Formats: sequence, C-alpha cells, structure tokens
Amino acid sequence: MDNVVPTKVQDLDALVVGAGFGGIYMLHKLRNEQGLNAVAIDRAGGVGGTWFWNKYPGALSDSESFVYQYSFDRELYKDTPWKTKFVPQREILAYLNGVVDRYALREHIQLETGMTEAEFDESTGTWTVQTDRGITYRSQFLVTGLGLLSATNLPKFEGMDSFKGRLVHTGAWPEDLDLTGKRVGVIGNGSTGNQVITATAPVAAHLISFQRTPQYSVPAGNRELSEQELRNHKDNFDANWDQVRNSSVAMGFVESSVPTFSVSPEERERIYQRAWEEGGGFRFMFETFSDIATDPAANEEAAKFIRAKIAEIVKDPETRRHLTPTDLYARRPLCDSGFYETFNRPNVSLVNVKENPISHVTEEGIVTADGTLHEIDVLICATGFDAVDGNYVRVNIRGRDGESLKEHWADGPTSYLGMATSGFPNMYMILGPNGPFTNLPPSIETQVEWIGQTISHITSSNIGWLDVKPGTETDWTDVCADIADQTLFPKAASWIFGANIPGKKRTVMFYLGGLKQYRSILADEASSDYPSFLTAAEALEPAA
Ligand code: NA7
Repeated sequence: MDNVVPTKVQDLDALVVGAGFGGIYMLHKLRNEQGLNAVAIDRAGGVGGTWFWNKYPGALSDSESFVYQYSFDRELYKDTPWKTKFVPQREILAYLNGVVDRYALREHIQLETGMTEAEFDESTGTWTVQTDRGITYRSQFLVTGLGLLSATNLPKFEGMDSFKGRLVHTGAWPEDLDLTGKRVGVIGNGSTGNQVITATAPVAAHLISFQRTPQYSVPAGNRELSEQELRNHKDNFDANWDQVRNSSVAMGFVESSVPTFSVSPEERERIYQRAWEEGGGFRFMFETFSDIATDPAANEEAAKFIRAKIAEIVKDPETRRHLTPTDLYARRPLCDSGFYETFNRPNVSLVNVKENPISHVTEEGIVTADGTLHEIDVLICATGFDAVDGNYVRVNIRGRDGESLKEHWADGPTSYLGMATSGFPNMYMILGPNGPFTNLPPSIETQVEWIGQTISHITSSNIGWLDVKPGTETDWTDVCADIADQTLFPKAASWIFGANIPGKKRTVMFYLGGLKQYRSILADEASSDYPSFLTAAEALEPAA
C-alpha cells in the first residue's frame, strides 16, 4: 500500500477554474476585494488562457487595444504600455502576467492542474472538484472560466497519423516551431487562418492554403497610435468605458443608426470606403450602417463592396474566384493585415477543398481528390474550436440529483444570463452559453462583477446556495433564439451557432441583445433579490 499517493483535499470558499482574462479578474475580486479563500487552477503551464495557447505567428486581438483590457482599475489602465491600435498575442500575454503579479495572485494559481470532475453535494452545499494533479478541492462556490474558444477542433483525415512532418493546431501552438524556409500547409481561413497565413507566407518556402469556405475580410488598419491618441484614451477613461458599457458590441465606437438604403449609392460607397481605410471588422459591419447584420439586401450591398475589393487586389483569376465569398456576410466579421494580397505572392497557392476535397494524408503531405500530393513539412490546422460548451462537456460535472452537465445540455447548451444553469447551484460560468456576443473583456468584467456580487449576497444572507429556476433558463434560451432570429447570423454556418463541429447540434449560443441591455437585466436581477433563483431552503422544500 505504501506506493498509493493519498489525495490531498483542500477546503476553500471558492474555486476558480481557468486563469485567462475571466479567471484572473475573478480571483482578484474574490480574494482581494471580497476577502474569500479562493484559488484558481488552470491546465496550462502559464496564465493567460486564450493568449497562452494561441502563440501562432500573426496572433493579434481584433478588438482595439484601448478597449481590449480591464477597466476595473484606472491605475492599471494608466500603466498599460500598449502603443498600437491592435495588440499582438505576446503583449497581451505579458499584460495578463503583469496583472497577476500586480495583484499578488500568482501564488494562488495552481498551473498544470486540470479539473477532471466536479460534483455538488446538496446536503452540505459544497462542490467537490477532482483534478489531474492528485489534489481535490472542496468549495462553496465554483466559478468556471474555461474559455469560449479553447477546446480545439482537430479534423480527422485518413492517414493523419502517418504524416512525418509537424502537425499543429493553432490553439495549442508549440513554442519551438520555426516556419522559416518550410513548406507549410494551412487548413482553415477563419480569423485564425487569415492571421497565420498572412504572417507565415513571407517566411515560408511555400504555403498552401486549403480553403473550404471563402470569407469576407477587411483591412485591420493596425498602426502605431500617436502620442495624442494614447493620451486621449487615458484622459477619456470614464467617457470611453461609459460608452462601451452602453453600446451593443462593446468595441469602443458608436454603432450606426443609419439604414443602408437611406443614403445615395455614392454616399454608401464613400462610407464603406472610409471604413475600409480606417480598418476593423466590427467597425465595417456595425459602424457603417445599422442593418448589415439584419437586412439581406443591406448585407448584400456591403458584401458587394468587399467582393469588388477582392477583385481589385487578387491578380490570378482562378485564385480570385476561390477567395470570393458569395454567401451572406454574417459570420464574426474578420479583419486582416494583407490577407488577399498574400495570394499574389509566388510562394503561396490555394486549394479549394470544397471543389477538390482532401482525400487523405500521407507521410509527405496532403492528397486531394484529384490525386495531387501536396508535399509539406508542417501542417497547420487553423480549424477552430468546439466553442462555448466544448470545454464543459469534456469534464464530468454533476449537479443536484447527480445529473451531469452533458445530460442537462443534451439538446444544446443553455443557461440563464450565460452564467448559471439549473441544477448546478453556486456554479457560475464566465462566458457560458448564451452570454453576450461582444468584445470580450467588457462582458467578462460585467459577469465577474455580477458573480462577485451574487456570491456576496449568498454569504451575507446565509442562504447557502442559489439555483436557477428551470423555467427561467428556458425563457432565457427563447429570448436568445428570438433575438438571433432577427439577425442574419443563424443563416451562416459558423461556430457562433455550433455549426462548425461535425455532429454538433446547431443551437443558439449567444445573447445578441447587446451589452447595454444585458447589463440592465443583470442589475435588475440583483437589485430585486434574485427572483429567477431558488434558495437552498426553497429548492429543498418538500412538495406540498
Ligand atoms: P473558425 O472561425 O471556426 O474557422 C475555422 C476554419 O477552419 C474555417 O475556415 C473552416 O472552414 C475550416 N475548417 C474546419 N474544419 C475543416 C475541415 N475538416 N476541412 C477544411 N476546413 C476546415 O476558427 P478560428 O480559429 O479561425 O476563429 C475562431 C474565433 O477565434 C474567431 O472568430 C475569433 O473570435 C477568435 P468552414 O468555414 O467551416 O468551411
């Protein structure tokens, strides 16, 4: 028996799972502001979440830097050293590490520690969380910041295991990989593929982009910000963040209220052109006109403008045809640093895998249906994520009555407010299903603050736990579906509706009502003493 390692059990007030943007702020709030005994764990070898894992060349946030950060501490904001309009992964990761140190959180974060199981005990009102490091946590509160986009989606092609070169997914990028002089294949051309292709082409010997669906992309317009702009961002701290919290997509600009066809064709062209020159995917979709995401005719006008730009940029007619989207402009809007231009390079080629699918993989590379072997040294899968609930259903989380979250979500992931799900009391999700679809840090802050407030309410009023009423959760799902149906987003097959994973049920996964409205619903819930939740006493009351 002496080689059996005893499991250590640690009792806590709160366990935070995940040390990305959400988990870091949650830990700070619970420990430093609310005085709770809280610990965070993360399966990664460092903090940073998405920005720890996505170290691929070209990785860049496509939210503007002045709003892609925390706003909870004005002094922290003042000290952020960023100088460009969009920030690269390396700088974001350094920032998050700086935040961890600034608030003395590092010693309370257990890295390389993954949650494997979590179970709620109704009688004691505690969560027991097992990890893959032999330590078990027992805690009144469980806050999960597992990452919206972190469960990687790796395609399965016959013979993939036989490939002799390097096979990598952009969401688990190895630090030692140098693509200089290599023959590189990239599958996928979403946000990530777009960035990795553009950044890799200049250093690779040859790059082949395997594309299934062409996407609309506009220039990012990334640049150094002037001293004046940097000063303005800091000086206008209150006004800027007030604007963000009272907007829809929280990107730091005022969304347009002008319908596309209310202006002349010349004026329309001028507005699109200005947005093209200014840069930014969200600006192009939401700052130009009010109806691009809702009215098919307006959507087509914007799409036509982008198609005309692709036609101007891409020289080879066949490559141009493959790169030109013909469907709705209704996925998460992309922006780039010269994506279409990259396909004019002599060392870049494109294979349209809808017309000529990948047949199998050999030791040397990828074979397509036409029999061609595309020889490569490195195969990069920029194939996205099992988004939103992917990381939840991979772990055995059991709530009241032993129901697993996977069972609870058999018809698709649901929640109330993107944070709580019925039957799983005192478990709060940061960026859970049906949370707001926005620039993420402002939504993360909103949720973390609400979760902190709710935890405070539970502890100070001694009610043990709160569980969402099942009907409330169903109503919230309906609200999210109704709002989504008023937009064009559900009509495009993308990860926003779970349509990117083979076999995954297509469901609504976001609240598209905007941050302002979302914040007001949260404030009402808290100020009316949580009418959508049952207390432990109410939930355990025997049926009359
Ligand atoms: P996305 O947006 O889900 O893009 C994934 C890409 O990979 C997309 O082009 C897919 O083509 C392609 N894909 C996926 N599986 C396959 C297979 N089996 N064969 C060929 N091509 C495939 O993920 P990203 O990482 O780019 O971006 C996700 C979010 O991260 C982004 O929106 C930002 O918020 C940050 P498809 O379009 O499905 O035909």
